Amino acid sequence: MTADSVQSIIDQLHEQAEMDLPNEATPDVGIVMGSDSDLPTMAGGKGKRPGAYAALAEELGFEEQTDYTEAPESRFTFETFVVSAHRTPDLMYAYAETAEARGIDVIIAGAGGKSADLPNMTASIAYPLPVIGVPVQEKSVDSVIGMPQGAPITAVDAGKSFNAALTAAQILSREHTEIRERLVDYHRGLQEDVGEVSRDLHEMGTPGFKDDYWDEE
Ligand code: RP5
Repeated sequence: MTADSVQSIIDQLHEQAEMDLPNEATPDVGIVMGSDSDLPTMAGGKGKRPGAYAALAEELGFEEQTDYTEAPESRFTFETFVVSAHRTPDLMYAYAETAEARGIDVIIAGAGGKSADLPNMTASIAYPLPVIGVPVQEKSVDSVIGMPQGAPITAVDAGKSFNAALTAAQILSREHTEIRERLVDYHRGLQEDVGEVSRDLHEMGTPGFKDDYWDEE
């Protein structure tokens, strides 16, 4: 038995898969997570480090697509759903099964707990679409990365959904030079930060650096 709210999403996914919209009008990245309690890890905020949302929306210029039939202005987009492997397996199946036809090029799937099955099952069903798994907790790592030979998943360390988004962008960048440029710019920014902090530490000396950079000891 499938709850109405879940069935309506399943039906919508299948309808969208039939629409055959051009690739530039559909989300490029699909983000799914086992629960909305995973959102701070998957998106950032609520005391968590920046997540996949921050990487895509703030660093790489992607926009979140909230209406499948109305693409945002940005050429590169992502969508976000809660899909529980154990509570809504039919939704998990429908999302993974329709992803390619809906124009998704790469999926980021995050789940927590000891049986974090959403990433690996999504990878199996969506194959050959690449899936990047995010273990939401340390105890989820084994169940996310432990796929048998012939059933691939790419995965990041616990909680590192930011890196999952960078990896998704790397995959897309093989086809889109614009994303490649954005990735290179992002990395250049990281390098600049190291260079600046290194020069300041060297020139200010350790006590001066601590005075300037550290709020309080
Ligand atoms: C939470 O429940 C985890 O963070 C997980 O992502 C979520 C969904 O688990 P299932 O409903 O698939 O068991 O513990």
